[in-house]
This record gives sequence, C-alpha cells and structure tokens, in this order.
Amino acid sequence: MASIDKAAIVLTMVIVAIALGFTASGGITQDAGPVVSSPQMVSPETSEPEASSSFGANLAAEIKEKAGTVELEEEVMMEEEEEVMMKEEVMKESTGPTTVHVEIPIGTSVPGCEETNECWSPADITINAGDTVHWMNVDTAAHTVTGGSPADGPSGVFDSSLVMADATYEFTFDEAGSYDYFCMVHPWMVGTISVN
Ligand SMILES: [Cu+2]
Repeated sequence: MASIDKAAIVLTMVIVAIALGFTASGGITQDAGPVVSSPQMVSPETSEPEASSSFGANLAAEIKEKAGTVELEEEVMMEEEEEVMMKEEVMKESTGPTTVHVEIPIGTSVPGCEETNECWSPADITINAGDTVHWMNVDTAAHTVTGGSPADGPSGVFDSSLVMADATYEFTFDEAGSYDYFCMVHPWMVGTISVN
C-alpha cells in the first residue's frame, strides 16, 4: 500500500510537475504573459505594428516612388514619341507635296503693278515638283492664269481661262522647269514659277 501510495504520490508529483512545467512554460506566455510580459507583448505589439506600419509605409512610399518613376519614365517616353512624331510630321511637311498660295492682287487690271513686279503676289515663286500653286483672285476684275508669255503666247501647259473675282485656280506642277505665265486680259501681268 505504502509503495503504491508512494508511487501514486510520485506519479501525482510528476503530473503536477509536468502540469506546473506546462503552465510555467506555457502559462507565462499565456496566463502570466498578459500580466508579466504584457508590456513586452504590448510594446512589441504597439511598436511592432508601428515598425511594420512604418516599414509598410516605407515600402508603400518606395512602391509609390517606383510607380512615380515608372510613370515619369512613361511620360518621358511618351514625350519622346511625340517629339519623334512631330519631327516626322515636319519632315513630311518639308518633303511632301505642298500647296503654295498666290494672290491676284486688287488693282492689277490697270498697268502699274509690273513696275514693282507685283501683278501676282508673289510674282516669282520656287516650288518642288509635285507641289500645287493655288491662285486666289482678290481683285474685282477677272483675270487669267496662263502658261507662256505675252510675246510668245500661251504655252499650253496650263491655262485657267477667266478667273472671276473671288474665284480660284490651281495647278500641280509635276515636272521640274521654269514656267513663265501671264494674264491674257492684262498682258503686263507676268510671273514665273520655278519648279525644282
Ligand atoms: Cu489680268
């Protein structure tokens, strides 16, 4: 009986010891934890979230910064693309066919404009092959835009026939050369078109 009791006591002690040990090890973190290590738990909890939140904030800021950098890079790339497109447009403008405007000035139905070479405005132009010349009659009288010269007559290359007041005429010069032209109604009206 005594040995059984002893054994029982030992067993009980062992169980208690285990239980104590369990509660000691687990309890400190569980039961005593909130009391003893609660400041430890709280401070890490309060400081840890701070740390993690500041770390998170740092990370977020870093990500934002990177996103901002990417956005900036994209913006710069878009600007560069726009610049290239604009350059291409300028090159198109400078290389592609264009329309050059010439006015038939008011008052040219009476002589005088030839003295200052202003019977066409401008009277002498230089264009590239493929370009179009567009004449606008801003005078009140009718005129013609006729290839050739008063001395040699119409060349047959182009002839507007009568261009009434406020009317227009245009011709596209596909071949290089020097083209004299005049007005058949007012032979003092002469001009030249040089086509490169
Ligand atoms: Cu005329």
